[in-house]
Amino acid sequence: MIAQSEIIIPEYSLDRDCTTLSRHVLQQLNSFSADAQDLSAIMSRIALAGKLISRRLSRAGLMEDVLGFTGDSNIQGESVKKMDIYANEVFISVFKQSGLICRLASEEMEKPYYIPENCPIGRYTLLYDPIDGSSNVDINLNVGSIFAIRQQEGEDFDGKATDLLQDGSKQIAAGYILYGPATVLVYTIGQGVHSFFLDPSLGEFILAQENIKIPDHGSVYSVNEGNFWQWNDSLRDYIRYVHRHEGYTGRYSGALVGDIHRILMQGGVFLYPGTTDQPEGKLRLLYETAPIAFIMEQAGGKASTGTTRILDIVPEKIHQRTPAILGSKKDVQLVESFIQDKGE
Ligand code: AHM
Ligand code: MG
Repeated sequence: MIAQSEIIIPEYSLDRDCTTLSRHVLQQLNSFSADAQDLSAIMSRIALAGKLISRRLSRAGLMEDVLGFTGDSNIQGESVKKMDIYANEVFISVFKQSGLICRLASEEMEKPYYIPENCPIGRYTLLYDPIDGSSNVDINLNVGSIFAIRQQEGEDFDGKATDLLQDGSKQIAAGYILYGPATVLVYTIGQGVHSFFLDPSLGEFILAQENIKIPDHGSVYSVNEGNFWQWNDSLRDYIRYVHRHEGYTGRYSGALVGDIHRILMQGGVFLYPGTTDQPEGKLRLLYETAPIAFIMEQAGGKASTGTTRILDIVPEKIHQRTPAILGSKKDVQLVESFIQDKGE
């Protein structure tokens, strides 16, 4: 018989293969307190939503009634896709009867959705974009989900959720799920940025990389140059600068999560500036740019409107938009220097 002390566990095996998301959250918090258990359980439910959405996306071309538009518009006046609605409801359903999340606020809902049975004990709010980059859905390209968790402050008797109108430092966790060739979940609880790959054979997100650090500079600039003539001069000057200098390359997929993931891993800058039609840009603060800003800063990068740190912005309304310049420190600073030189 082999004595236990003689069993040699290969180095690659357990930690690499078996660190699941919920275990990782508990390890990060180094505690089994009620708060730590709650956060770990919330992350597991978000992961479940990610698995359900990933499964549906992978079969979308084979099923009836999954792709295409519903014919309705959301609160921002954008045409809604069937996958937007499905994914929005998935996040709601995974939190029903969980006792964890009292309110969910998303891009697809004018007002937050309350789960009354959770509210007496569920002190948290989930802010999310269920399908980010939905124009990519029908052509089988990458899309994502973005999320942030905030603690509910006060009682919210009038159902207006005004406590959500606070800066990004109130996020206790944030992350995104990228539905690409593989499904990847990236999250932070303010102690670094970590990524997990979905292993379809296990149905689990397994730790891939801890403490991801974004390079200080990267070659990629990621922006919709179709808006060139709608930007102000400073942005146009920045783009002319990268066109005229060696070492830059453009990459833009039309889905923030995919473009941001590339930049997080390899460096560079993502821009969605204001335009003449939309001076605040397109992206929404509470469930798009603030969560990504939290990730970027935790990874050693920067997130700015061009003049203001995104995490410092206090929104006036839940669906507020903000210009976004996100990525490597030096690249974001370069864009800021163009904007600030012109005083714009
Ligand atoms: P959505 O959440 O409604 O899909 O909109 C957000 C998306 C981002 O993923 C992406 O960066 C941007 O809109 C693309 O917009 P545009 O087509 O104007 O470049
Ligand atoms: Mg979006």
